[in-house]
Amino acid sequence: MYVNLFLLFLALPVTVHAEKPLAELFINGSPTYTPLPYEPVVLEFRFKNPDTLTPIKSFKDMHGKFMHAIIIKKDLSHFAHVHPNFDPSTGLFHIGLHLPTQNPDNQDALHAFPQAGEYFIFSEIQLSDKKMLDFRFSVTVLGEENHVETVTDSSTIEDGKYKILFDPITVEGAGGNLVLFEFQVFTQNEDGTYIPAKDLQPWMMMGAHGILLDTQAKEFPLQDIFYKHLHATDADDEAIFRFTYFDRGNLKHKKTYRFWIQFRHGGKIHTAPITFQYDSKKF
Ligand SMILES: [Cu+2]
Repeated sequence: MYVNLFLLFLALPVTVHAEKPLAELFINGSPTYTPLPYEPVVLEFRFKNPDTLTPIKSFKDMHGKFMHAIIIKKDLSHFAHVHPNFDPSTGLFHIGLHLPTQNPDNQDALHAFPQAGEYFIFSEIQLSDKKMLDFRFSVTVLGEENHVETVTDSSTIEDGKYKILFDPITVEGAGGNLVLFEFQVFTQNEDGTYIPAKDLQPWMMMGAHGILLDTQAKEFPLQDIFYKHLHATDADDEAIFRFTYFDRGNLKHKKTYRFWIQFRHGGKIHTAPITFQYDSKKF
């Protein structure tokens, strides 16, 4: 009996630490505020220890930021990637939306909620002793919604200034599939032809950033949505970025997904949304 009790006490703290923090989102100080499109607002995030309910004040830096927040309209027609500031004295992260900002990594904050409708916010943090965690929120933006029913694949962006070729490759493994997402970025010449982009620049220590989301995300409870933030190293001489993802059964054969690739060129961040059907047999 003595031994069993001892084991129980030994096991308890381990269970406690495995629990995910409680996450809260406030807009203009309220957990229920519903903004208007382009309304200047402040978003604040707080994470609490699930047992003591005290705010967590220590986070680990990921690619130079304490938080990456991805804001996606639920019809997948809008995407923003921003970096709230962390205040270690309170444990709060905050970011102003639709307000002038000098931060080159927060340019998407100028158009985070551009239309009425429902939005996802995926906020990513890393606790000092754990792997990266993401927390999901749902935000309603008031007004009459312009429904975008079909998700279109755009292989050119910014009025044809850039063209993106996309090729996913799957290699079957024992514990799952290794999926290689290849993107080639082209720039348009004056005569309208395209050449592989030159002078692509790293962004936040990586060649490119990518967000992968199930196109039917809004049909699922927030916690069950398939969402992944991937990174590519620098592009090769042909302007090809490669993202690898080891899939342990999350990606479903013949289901559609949307991949937003973000790369830096000419000192600006460019975002290209690509929709594709996953083929677990393609190699
Ligand atoms: Cu980020």
